[in-house]
Amino acid sequence: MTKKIVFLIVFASLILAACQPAAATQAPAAAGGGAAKPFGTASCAPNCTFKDMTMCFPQLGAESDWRTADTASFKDESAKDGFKLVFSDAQQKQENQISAVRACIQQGVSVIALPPVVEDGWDAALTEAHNAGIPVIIVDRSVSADPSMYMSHIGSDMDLEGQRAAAEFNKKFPNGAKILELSGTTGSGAAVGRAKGFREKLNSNIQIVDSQTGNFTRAEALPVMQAFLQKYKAGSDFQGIFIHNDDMGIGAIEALKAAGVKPGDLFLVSVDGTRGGFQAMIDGWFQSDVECNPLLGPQVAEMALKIMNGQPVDKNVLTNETVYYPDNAAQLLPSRQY
Ligand code: GYE
Repeated sequence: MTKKIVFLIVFASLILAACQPAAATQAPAAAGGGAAKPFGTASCAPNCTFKDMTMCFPQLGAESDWRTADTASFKDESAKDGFKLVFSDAQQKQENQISAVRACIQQGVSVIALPPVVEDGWDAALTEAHNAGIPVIIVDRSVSADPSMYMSHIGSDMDLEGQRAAAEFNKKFPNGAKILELSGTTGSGAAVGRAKGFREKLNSNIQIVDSQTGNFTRAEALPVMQAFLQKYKAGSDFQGIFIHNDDMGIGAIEALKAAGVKPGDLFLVSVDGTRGGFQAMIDGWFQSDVECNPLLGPQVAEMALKIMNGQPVDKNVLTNETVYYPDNAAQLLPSRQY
């Protein structure tokens, strides 16, 4: 299909969507309104229980320990509450996720919990869900689509995570430094937000010499780090690395070890706070780990049930998070859930 045709289809769908009589947006209707039920209200409302729910969860992939924990959180919650979960793994490909969303629409699920692999390109799928009367909760990463096209977003404040990482570099290098960045999947809300927040907060005497993506995986981060080490001398050309997730950090450590770099020679700050990240702190490689919590299943399930029952929900629900340090990493590791 040519771009023009795709555009026309999207445009036509948007116009159709705008012409829907009740609840033209995926927003809860104002309280005290007339007979119109809020968008997404199920026929079992106001007495829907989890037994009435089929949740579509088109997971974006299995690229990291964070993702594995996130998937487990949804599966565990479905088993615990007794709702049906329609799970799929898009292997980090947006077209697979879009197909999975369409299959769920066909199936007539009660709700779609969508963790978008990238921010852009969701308008058509969101419009189709809307036209089918299916509420969408955006989970974890963000979308660039207009907020009226989905019910809510539940996830981390990626900007804040980037800012927190920058604060660590500012503290460590008051007189400036040169650093590298190993960034997450290009165009993903997580990578875009972390990069943005990081740059907003980083002191101007700290220079980001180079930034490359490792696609949030160990396997892809390893050669990227090797290439960095060919190009820049550790210690003199750069003194630190901001790494967008623990898995890439672990891949990078392999390359650093092979090049003879020792723990503590460089200042490494990562994101997630997985067990692997905690181990890297204990081993002296990471100097801090910015928390990003993957255990979103319970919150999303609770919100989905509210939507089915016609209750109002918040448009953006951010996870409360912190920063972890090596000093108590060994003590905390046994209690880490992911
Ligand atoms: O940091 C990373 C995963 O979207 C917040 O995706 C998530 C990120 C997480 O692959 O490990």
